[in-house]
Amino acid sequence: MKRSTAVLAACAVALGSAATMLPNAVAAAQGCKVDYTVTSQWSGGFQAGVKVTNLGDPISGWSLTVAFPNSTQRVTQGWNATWTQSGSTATATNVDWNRTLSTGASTDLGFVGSYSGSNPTPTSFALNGVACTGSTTSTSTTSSTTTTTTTTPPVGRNPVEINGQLRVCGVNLCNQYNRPVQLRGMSTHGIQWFDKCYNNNSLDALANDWKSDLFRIAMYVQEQGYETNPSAFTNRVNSLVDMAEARGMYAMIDFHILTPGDPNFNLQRAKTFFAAVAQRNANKKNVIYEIANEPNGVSWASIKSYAEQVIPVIRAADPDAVVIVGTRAWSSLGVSEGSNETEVINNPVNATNIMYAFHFYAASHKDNYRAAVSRAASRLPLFVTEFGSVLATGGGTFDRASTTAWLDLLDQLKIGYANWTYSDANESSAALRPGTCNGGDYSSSGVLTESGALLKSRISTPDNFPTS
Ligand code: IDC
Repeated sequence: MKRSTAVLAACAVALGSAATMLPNAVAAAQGCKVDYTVTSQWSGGFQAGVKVTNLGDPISGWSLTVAFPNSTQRVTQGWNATWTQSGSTATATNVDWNRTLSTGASTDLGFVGSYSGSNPTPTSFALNGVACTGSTTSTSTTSSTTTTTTTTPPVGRNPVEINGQLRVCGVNLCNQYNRPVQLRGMSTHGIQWFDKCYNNNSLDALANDWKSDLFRIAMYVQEQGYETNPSAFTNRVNSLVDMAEARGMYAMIDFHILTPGDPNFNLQRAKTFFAAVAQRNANKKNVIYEIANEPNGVSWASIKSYAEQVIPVIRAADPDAVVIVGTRAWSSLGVSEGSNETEVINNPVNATNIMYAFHFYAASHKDNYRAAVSRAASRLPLFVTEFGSVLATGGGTFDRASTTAWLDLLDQLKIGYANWTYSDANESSAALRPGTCNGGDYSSSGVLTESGALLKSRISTPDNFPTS
């Protein structure tokens, strides 16, 4: 996150309609700019980001044409717009949440393309038929003499101040400016076992040194968790929410069901717990609810039924918070039990402002899981609420190459993530060396495991949170 740097967006200056002009004398000022970035390229394929900025008058409803040098360049998958292609021209049409582009507003689109032979760089872009030359034109002979300067939006100092209340927009998580954001952070271990790891020093290190956007609070239900003392666990979760809030981090409240894998086993407990935490935290902007960590051995239909009973309990108390639903087979979108994302796409949870969880363990889950995420990302709002850099057991080989491939993919797709675990557990998934939580030092590099060092280096890079 850009915690202390006040990076101010350049003031956009656009032609506005002047009160002195004759009625109907001026047609809409039009103009656009496209920032095109190839984010990765491989033999026969590439991925590109297309940032479209409207330099003209506000528009509601738009399409962007992308002219390729020839028709061997194909958009095979796109996001944040509906993508089609005819001959050498691809067209991106707005989706609902980015239909309106005010003057100076931008929207980030992207696509995966294939090509054979020549360089795939597009030759031109046009927004609603007007070439994106980076300047403004008016179709009228009478031009306005009035300039309007848009005010610079306030830039906060931490993730919650900058982004405010989040909401789901299309397949993305959007901030208060309705722009997609990626949250990167860490998950606790089971708070029933590693409670001492979560204190002012460790949370300061996570916010200030790691520059973490997100703190996931893993509250196991079984295994000496919530079921043994509901009020104590509820209180502890609430205090951890406050500690995250005080440091400008989002807090993800994880109802950590695992064994048994049918979330309906804990349906009544979930209703009681979420009614309490949603009521208590309703006025906060930093809370995200994750209602079922890892359903397993249970059908998607059963998970959906659970979600459709728990979500209304949360909404009754906290109507605007984002809710994340676990998916079949340890939140693998079904893949680990031989299914795939289509079961969710074809039968989504009947609720709005929700996302679906995807989990992976990098040493166990590789290309076929990455392929599922790549396919699903343009159809479903996804959040990687838990992942490990190791085997699915939480231990074994630390897999730097697979973890890096995963994080590169999540960065490209702007999918948020939380790493298992910010703890000193004696297992290779833990970010802190055993014994760290017995002391007060969470900041020096000596406290980090191999996994912790990699994750800290990834999470602490500057965030790219749009502020207009
Ligand atoms: C693991 C912990 C381990 C603990 C075990 C059982 O790392 O110390 O003994 O749970 O509770 C998950 C789960 C997560 C697992 C983790 C690693 O969400 O609870 O934690 N994992 O096995 N899904 C896939 C892997």
